[in-house]
Amino acid sequence: MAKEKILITCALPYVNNIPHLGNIIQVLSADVFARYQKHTDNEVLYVCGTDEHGTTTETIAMREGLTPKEVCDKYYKIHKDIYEWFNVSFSHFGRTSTKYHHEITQDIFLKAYNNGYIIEKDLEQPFCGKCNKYLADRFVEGTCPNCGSHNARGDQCEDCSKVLDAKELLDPHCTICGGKTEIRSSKHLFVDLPKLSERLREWAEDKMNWSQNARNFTLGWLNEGLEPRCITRDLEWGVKVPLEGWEHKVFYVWFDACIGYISITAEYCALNGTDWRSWWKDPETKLYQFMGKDNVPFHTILFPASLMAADDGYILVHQLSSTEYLNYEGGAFSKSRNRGIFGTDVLNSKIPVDVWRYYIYINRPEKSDVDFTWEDFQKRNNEELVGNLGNFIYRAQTFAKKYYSGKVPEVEDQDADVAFNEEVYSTLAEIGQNIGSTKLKSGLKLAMKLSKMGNQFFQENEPWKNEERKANTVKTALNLCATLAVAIEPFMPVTSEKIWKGLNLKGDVHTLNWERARSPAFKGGESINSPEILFQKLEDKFINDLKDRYSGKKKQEAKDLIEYEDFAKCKFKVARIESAERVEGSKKLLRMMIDLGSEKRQLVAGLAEHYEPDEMVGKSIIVVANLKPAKLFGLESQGMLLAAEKGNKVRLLTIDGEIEPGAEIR
Ligand code: B3M
Ligand code: ZN
Repeated sequence: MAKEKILITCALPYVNNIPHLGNIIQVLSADVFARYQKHTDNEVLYVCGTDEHGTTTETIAMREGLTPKEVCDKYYKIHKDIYEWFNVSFSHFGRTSTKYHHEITQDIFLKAYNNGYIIEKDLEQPFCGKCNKYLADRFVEGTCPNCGSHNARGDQCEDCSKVLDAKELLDPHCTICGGKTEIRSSKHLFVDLPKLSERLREWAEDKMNWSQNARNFTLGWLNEGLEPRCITRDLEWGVKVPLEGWEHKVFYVWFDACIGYISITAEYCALNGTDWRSWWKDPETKLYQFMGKDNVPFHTILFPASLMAADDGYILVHQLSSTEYLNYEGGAFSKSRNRGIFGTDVLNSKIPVDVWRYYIYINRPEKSDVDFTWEDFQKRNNEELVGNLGNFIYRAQTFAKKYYSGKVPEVEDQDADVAFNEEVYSTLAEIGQNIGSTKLKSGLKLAMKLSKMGNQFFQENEPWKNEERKANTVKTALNLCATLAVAIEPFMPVTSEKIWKGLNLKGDVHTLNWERARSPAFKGGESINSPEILFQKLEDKFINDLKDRYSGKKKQEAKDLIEYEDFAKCKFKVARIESAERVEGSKKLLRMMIDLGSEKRQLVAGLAEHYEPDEMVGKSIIVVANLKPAKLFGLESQGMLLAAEKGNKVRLLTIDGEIEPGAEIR
């Protein structure tokens, strides 16, 4: 088979946060694909790195009191450590702040500009006068025009989930300094997408191999008609626009981020003395890109459009594999609420990496959103990894040890299990085809089916009592163990190697040719090692503790605590009720006049169903005296009284003994 050049990328993670499981899916998806390619004759390059520019980096830098560069250095390392822990087989994990990145981004821009695909227009953005800064939508907070929540972000209201535009927020303010924000307009550069839309359509239309969601979204946008897309921002951190009069602007992060794939390849090639153009400018290279569905438009419209506009021989994406979302226990992941599992938590979980990898792949949200639940995690580990895979391998090795003193039995009838073996090897081929066409979940399911076939094979052949079949059964099973080591390698490389070494097999299981693995590893007579337990059961208590730890509840409780200064702002005072009457037309409200010592005030409260007006007169109660007046039923209430409430019972807080109205409560 001809050797192909396979270039693999996964969405470059934003540098400024700690990735959660949902983000890590992308890196791992591309990893299975890349690992599989290493079992073929293809030439493979898997590049990824941190996406370091953008408003968010600058904003976080201000918030953490660091420079943007320091923020990037700090988080780059966090990301790198996480992916290393996950055994991700990047050829290179770079970053977008390198000189290669700046040069290549500027070069692509200038070519597109000279080819007439860049236009100038006005853009409106939130601006904080105090910080003297344009803000990304999500760094503006205010009141949601939809539900009235005071915590709405400029991009979305977390309370009612409505997607917002920062322009729509009421009382918008800056989340960095708390100052008021305004909408300002300034001149920006745009890629002329309408001018490229026919070329884009021609190119995208026959991409039947893209994931369905990517195809649907892309054709949908093309049909709706494209608008020019802004590619500059008023920031300091980023790739400078290399045009006279535009030196104070940088490129919009999504314009340069995708070019990161090219520049990271360039850095890798420079380190290895090769030429990055042999990947990016060779029409024979097949580019495979992995990402979440929200990243699709940038990869099927903006990035290809930029490369088309540059007209400089760049290849475009061949296969695009995009996933739906992973949710956490029925909701979204949220770092601020400490809800969900983040890369750093996984590293501290004491759960082996391959269990995480397995769970992520077997639940990869390929067709619809998927929920991570601890219950499912535990179940899959205990039933599938321990009960199915681990069990089969352990039994096969145990039988060899027990009946054949740790050797692969020699058999008389070499062809006894031909039919079974054929099924095994054709399944292995099918697993390869699935991974090769980015159907990763199906590939893993088939691998688990192989292991299940092994367990059934034991049940049917009963080597513990069927003397006649014993030798063939154990030998065939051990050969299946070797096949399984190969089949699961892209998904669970650590386990694969453990199995391989446990079988005392030669060669590198990580690069073993998939085609050549379609024949028995053992002839008979070889020594293997003692069985080892591959997976451990996850007990209820352990899982419940983790579930509790990452539920966000603890953080919520801590968040509910207030500072003494907050408490001290409330002025509680003793007041004597001088008169009380029902509010006409309301079943619930009572109107009272109270004596606060230095002044008299009117209070309106929902007590009519709990007290007769006469009972109230003369009571010494406690009121919050410095609350802004509020109108109830058209009547002004100049303070709030305190009462206890449970179910439909309400009782007033009163003073025990004599004390003058106006006395402060501390
Ligand atoms: N950093 C968005 C994300 O992490 C963005 C991807 C860039 S891919 C070039 O979801
Ligand atoms: Zn500000």
